[in-house]
Amino acid sequence: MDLLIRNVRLFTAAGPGPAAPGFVAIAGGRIAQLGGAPPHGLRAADEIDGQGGLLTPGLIDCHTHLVYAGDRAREFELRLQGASYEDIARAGGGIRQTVRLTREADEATLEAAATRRLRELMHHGVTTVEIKSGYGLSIEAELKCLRVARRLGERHAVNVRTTLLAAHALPPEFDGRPDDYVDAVVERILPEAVRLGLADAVDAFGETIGFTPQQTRRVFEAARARGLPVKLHAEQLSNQQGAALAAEFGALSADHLEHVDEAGVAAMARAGTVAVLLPGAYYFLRDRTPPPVELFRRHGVPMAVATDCNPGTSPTTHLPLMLNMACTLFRLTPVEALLGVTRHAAQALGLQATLGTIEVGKQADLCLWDVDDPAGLAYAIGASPLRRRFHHGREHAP
Ligand code: DI6
Ligand code: FE
Repeated sequence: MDLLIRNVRLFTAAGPGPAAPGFVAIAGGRIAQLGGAPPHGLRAADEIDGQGGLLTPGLIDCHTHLVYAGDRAREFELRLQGASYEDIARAGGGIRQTVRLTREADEATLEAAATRRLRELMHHGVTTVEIKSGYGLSIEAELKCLRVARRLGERHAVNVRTTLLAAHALPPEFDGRPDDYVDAVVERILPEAVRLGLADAVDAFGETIGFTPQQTRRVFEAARARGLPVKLHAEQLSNQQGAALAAEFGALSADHLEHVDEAGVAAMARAGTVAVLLPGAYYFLRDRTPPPVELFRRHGVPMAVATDCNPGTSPTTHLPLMLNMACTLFRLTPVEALLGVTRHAAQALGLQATLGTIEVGKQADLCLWDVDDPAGLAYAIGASPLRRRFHHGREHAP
């Protein structure tokens, strides 16, 4: 064995059980053995005494918009003075403001800004991150953002999955011609992203200030035609029946879901589509309609939790804080919240075969915490009790 981590409270995320005393042994970057107590004679090149700390799978942030230029602090002030998110978007601010800055920025500038955010995520225990495009909204700028996202995965001790979100907002050059822009997405941007191997999935913003169900359907059909899985920003501000549409295409996930109805939840359950809950955006937009967690439980829809890191509605890189918010604002249990950033987050990225739980054969991405159970992880507001972080079985300073 390369590494033996013993004397820990093990939360495998593989079953409903709580954390229990245990050990994990690693060989070749993978989990080789685990259990209550290391068998007599088990030897490893390196050994760590976990001193009773909680050992979990590495955290997975399955929904971020990490690559963008500038910030939207001024807009935040305007909203505190009473302007709504939709008003600002309709007035040409919002996402378009960030698009202007992101188009002007060169790749090095974008990568430097995204690297700062990525390091913060890793400091809080993240070992896998999903990164969406969506602030370019042209073939050149969308591919630029996806190239930056791919490079982050090559240059840092973290797994990166990229998602094409060209259907995020209507760019100004297509004002009044949304269907022409959707033509550009399905005929030029998506095919080129696939040809260059820059996208692992396709997403869209299904909303009154985003794209209609018909436009989203065209994007999903183009994705399916090229073998890419889909995800959807669904029912964030209103019920557009997006969850049902996502389920119809066997989507990996439908995200936000504050305004989803029971029919949408039932469709997700049948399709195995994960519900990705984004408490940071709910908090930052001062929303009042929490997603129907009880419906997800009743229909057996897996719930994931993510930062939605973006400049407009969730400017945060603090995934453990999202555990606290998911419990406090959405009434998840601490175990549900932790499963939401491990097992169910892996499922929302189609990575459940290799990541998200501590099981023999899985990639050895692990976090050792200065707490001894999931409640301790979701409890402290804004704390980051990460002690040690492992990626592919190798330790990397948090
Ligand atoms: N929903 C959101 O909350 C973000 N994108 C989306 O589709 C907001 C993005 C932004 O305001 O920059
Ligand atoms: Fe988002």
